[in-house]
Amino acid sequence: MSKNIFRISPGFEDIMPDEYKELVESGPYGKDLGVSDMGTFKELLEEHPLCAGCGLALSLRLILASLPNPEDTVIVGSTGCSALAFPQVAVHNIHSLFGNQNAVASGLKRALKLRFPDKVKDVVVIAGDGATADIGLDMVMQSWFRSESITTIMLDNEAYANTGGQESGMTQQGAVMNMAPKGKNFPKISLPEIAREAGCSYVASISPAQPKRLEKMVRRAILTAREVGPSYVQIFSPCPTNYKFKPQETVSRIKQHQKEGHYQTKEYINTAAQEYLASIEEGKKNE
Ligand SMILES: Cc1ncc(C[n+]2csc(CCOP(=O)(O)OP(=O)(O)O)c2C)c(N)n1
Ligand code: SF4
Repeated sequence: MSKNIFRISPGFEDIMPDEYKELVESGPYGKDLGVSDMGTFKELLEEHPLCAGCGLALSLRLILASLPNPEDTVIVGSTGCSALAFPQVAVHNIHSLFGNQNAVASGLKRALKLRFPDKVKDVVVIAGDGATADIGLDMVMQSWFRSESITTIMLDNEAYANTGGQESGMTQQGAVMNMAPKGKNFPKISLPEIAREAGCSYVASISPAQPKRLEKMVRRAILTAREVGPSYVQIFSPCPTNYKFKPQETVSRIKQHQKEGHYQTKEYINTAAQEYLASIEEGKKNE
């Protein structure tokens, strides 16, 4: 795969912005760097306007460091807090209308397959829980039913955070929020189970408190979508602003939820994906 597009054209070295020069020289493109190398390379998201301690920001950094093929990846986002960070992400990305992300990603993936039949082009949806499990659920499910070759990643902060803290389908039962002062009446949606039933070949639920596992799951999901079928990863990314906890408590809050069983790490891989991933992971071990 050519990395030429990330070289600076001869003669332009002096006038390119410093950030761009640094990305070309020290970015992760084509170097097979991952989460355990963070701190040694220029990351694909370094500055962003999200709140201090935002779980989404942490998850996004880790997802971007986990992409198997960042130079040939397109991320499709949706309206919500994460959309505020995408203008500062150094990977091709598209902002779609709230809830439309999986429809846009499906069309894009099909177009890329036609336009670049000999190249691997990964299309990865990254959107909030409102966009994925509520308003966009129809299009999310239809993309899974049709077996579109895309990965869907939900940044699950258990709220509509960007519009001031309404409950979402992913909010835990009983949770009190700015705009749900009496507490939520209904249980959290089991989207990993729905994803499996709807035809996803790979499904995982994880948090940024387990960065190495998150990396493995994101990579597996993207590799599965390339060759086997659609994949889904749900990442618990709490929101200190709407849930009113201190920014420095994000990771301890995640661990507490996991300990109490409110959020479980899960992985489901169908037989075809298991065989495919085993062949790749075995090959890597023998390198
Ligand atoms: C078509 C449309 N409907 C509603 C909105 C209003 N809106 C903007 S962000 C948002 C909430 C997003 O929630 P979620 O997907 O959970 O992401 P978060 O902000 O929590 O990260 C809503 C309802 C919109 N921008 N466009
Ligand atoms: S409101 Fe919550 S989810 Fe949105 S940027 Fe702030 S901390 Fe993150």
